[in-house]
Amino acid sequence: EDSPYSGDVEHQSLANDMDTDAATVTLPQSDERRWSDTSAYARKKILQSWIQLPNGKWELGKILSTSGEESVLSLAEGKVIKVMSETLVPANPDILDGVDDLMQLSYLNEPSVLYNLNYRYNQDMIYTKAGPVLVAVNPFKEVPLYGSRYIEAYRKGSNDSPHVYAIADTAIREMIRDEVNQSIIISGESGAGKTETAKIAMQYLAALGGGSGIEYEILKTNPIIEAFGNAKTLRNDNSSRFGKLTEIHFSETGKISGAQVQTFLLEKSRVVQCAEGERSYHIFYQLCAGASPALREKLNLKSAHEYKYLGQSNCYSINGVDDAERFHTVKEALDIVHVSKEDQESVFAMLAAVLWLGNVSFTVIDNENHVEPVAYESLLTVAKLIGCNSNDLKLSLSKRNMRVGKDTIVQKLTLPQAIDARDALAKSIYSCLFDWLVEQINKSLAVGKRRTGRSISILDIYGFESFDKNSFEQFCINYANERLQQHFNRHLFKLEQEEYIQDGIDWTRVDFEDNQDCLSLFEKKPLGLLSLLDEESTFPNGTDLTLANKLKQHLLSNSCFRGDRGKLFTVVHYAGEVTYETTGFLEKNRDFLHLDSIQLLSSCSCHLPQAFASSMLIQSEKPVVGPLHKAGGADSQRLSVATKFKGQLFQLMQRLGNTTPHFIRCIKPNNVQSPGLYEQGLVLQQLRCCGVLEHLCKGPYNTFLLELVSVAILHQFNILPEMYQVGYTKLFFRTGQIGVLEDTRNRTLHGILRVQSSFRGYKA
Ligand code: AD9
Ligand code: MG
Repeated sequence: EDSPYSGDVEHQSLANDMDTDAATVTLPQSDERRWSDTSAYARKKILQSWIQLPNGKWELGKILSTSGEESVLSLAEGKVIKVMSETLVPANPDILDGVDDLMQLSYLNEPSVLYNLNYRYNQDMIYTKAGPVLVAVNPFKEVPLYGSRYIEAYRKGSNDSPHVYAIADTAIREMIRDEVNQSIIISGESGAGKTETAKIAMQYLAALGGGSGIEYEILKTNPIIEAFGNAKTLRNDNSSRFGKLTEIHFSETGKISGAQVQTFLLEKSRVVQCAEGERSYHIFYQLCAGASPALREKLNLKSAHEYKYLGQSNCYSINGVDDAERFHTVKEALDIVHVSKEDQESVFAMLAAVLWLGNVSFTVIDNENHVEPVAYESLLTVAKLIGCNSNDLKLSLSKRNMRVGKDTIVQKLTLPQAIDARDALAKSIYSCLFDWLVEQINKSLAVGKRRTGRSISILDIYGFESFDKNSFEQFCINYANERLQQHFNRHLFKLEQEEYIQDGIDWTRVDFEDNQDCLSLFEKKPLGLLSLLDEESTFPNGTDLTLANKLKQHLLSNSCFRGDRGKLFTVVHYAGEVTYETTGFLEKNRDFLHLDSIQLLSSCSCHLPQAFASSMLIQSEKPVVGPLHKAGGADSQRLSVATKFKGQLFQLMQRLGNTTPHFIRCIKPNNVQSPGLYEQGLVLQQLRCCGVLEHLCKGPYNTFLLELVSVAILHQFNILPEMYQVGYTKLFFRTGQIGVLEDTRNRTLHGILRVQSSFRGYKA
């Protein structure tokens, strides 16, 4: 530690009652240590310290003595160890245990932050502020923090501990005060608690803005949308497989006047395929378990085990969840958002049709391996449920009309092609059904005629995912999280900047960590992941392997990209590295639905399939953008899934950009969805990657109230001028300096106490 700032402070008698060694000021210089104060000076004066055990865990120790390079610490259970002093990380005094806001900690370092969150978590205080951000640690059990008593307390301002309610309350107040739309942006990895948090926020908004009755409808949209858009994954029993922005509108009087739900990219592949131990969408199991005998008969409904789409993952139930009961909740909720009984029945018929489609099997009809569906129960039931001629259905699953120039040629399908056509139909029916439901909900919640334009939006998207195998779905989900992360970074940076400017600080010195490199990897044209994916998707001869090769050929120079063997490539995301496998990328990105299938749906006698067909036609007629979309056949005349998603995300960011954001960071304390289990490493990794720690600890100057200190005092305590800047209202310190001051103050107080007690002793 050969800092140029080293100097002797021994002459500072105030700072010198604890040990007699000559203390040296050594300021932390290395970048990674910048925010944790490990200076010898601080180390020597503090009473307790963190020490990292070989297993990576941090343990608290009392510093018994420090001599030269080594320190002796006593740990819990009376263990005494000797360690290199430079490995010690200062711990906060006990009086700061469990502070509400991490910013109140004197020493902002990883173990201290971890400890503070854990301390609170153990007492069911799952919410903690980290400056402007609310951190929520998932309790995985019911905690007594919600309901009308709490809502009332936050409304009246009689409870000021960190809470989602407090965030929602601030949003309402700022909306009214500033006449600016607000947003509550919830992030965190899969299973961290975003969806629950979003519901808790809605609960508060509904309670405060209630009165018209519409708030009740808004709350009831949750069980519906979750039934159709959530599923059990290996990460979360109730994982959202879509993104959702709920915009709640308020009248001038602060009452809710309506709401609008926008959804993003539902994972449709799950309908036809899901991994071992996961489930398809909840609603399928709910329907199979909860339908009345009359409905079962009408839909020719079997139990979940009898459907191939549901059987392939070997998982039918979720611990502690009664699917039949949930089905009734969904039906009641559908009543409340004014979906008629007839429409509800049509919805269930579509679900049954999807399930039966999965059971349609094929038989070879010629010596060129062409196939056609077997006209068994499954095919006939599908035809009946969607209201089409069973022969038409059979044809659409065995032949494809191709337009070549002005001619149409008929191509017979092989088994893999026929299975693709069948699955594509099932996926389209389901995703159209999902969109249709959201549309019905929006009609029911439609903002009243008296528009005021003030709103609070709540964003809850699928969290960052990394599995053993990651496909196109994870690729899109993680890309979305990357976009959101940038929004978060930029906002916090802006806040900081504004504060510096207001205080006359030269903020150009603020450096700012961004994930722009990773976003560029995705978005750059023409050589970015999305462009290259689209390009390969339009090549008739493109395969998953040619895609992987192409990515490796063009992107290796990007530091966020790594090529692996075969179809594998790795992206260095803000939240960690994820290795993707390109298998299925092209097909999922193209998302073909053959015109034959659309025609089939439009010929149906039931109104839902007809509505689906028209919405698909509208979509396929949308203008194709981008220079790389000089598409081939008629089928490809539509936006690729990835490009459409990118557009949606840009729009979303634009919308959010016009709001005052409030951020909530959800943290998952363990990977087994268990209460009371707080895994340090897991929490730390999430805190690190989401930028909360960075923001807390890495800002070049921590703020400190000017009330008590003045530059003269700083001089007195040998704080070098390079270590702080004086603003109009605040002093801004380089990281670590506040801890040094705090210690000095403690020691000073200690000194005074000691003098007092010895004085008393003398008198006695
Ligand atoms: V994903 O990205 O959609 O896969 P989320 O949405 O972040 O994920 P979710 O809100 O679904 O996670 O939370 C997962 C589970 O944690 C819930 O099903 C609850 O069992 C549990 N949880 C989360 N927050 C709370 C809470 N405040 N109180 C009690 C909670 N349980
Ligand atoms: Mg969720």
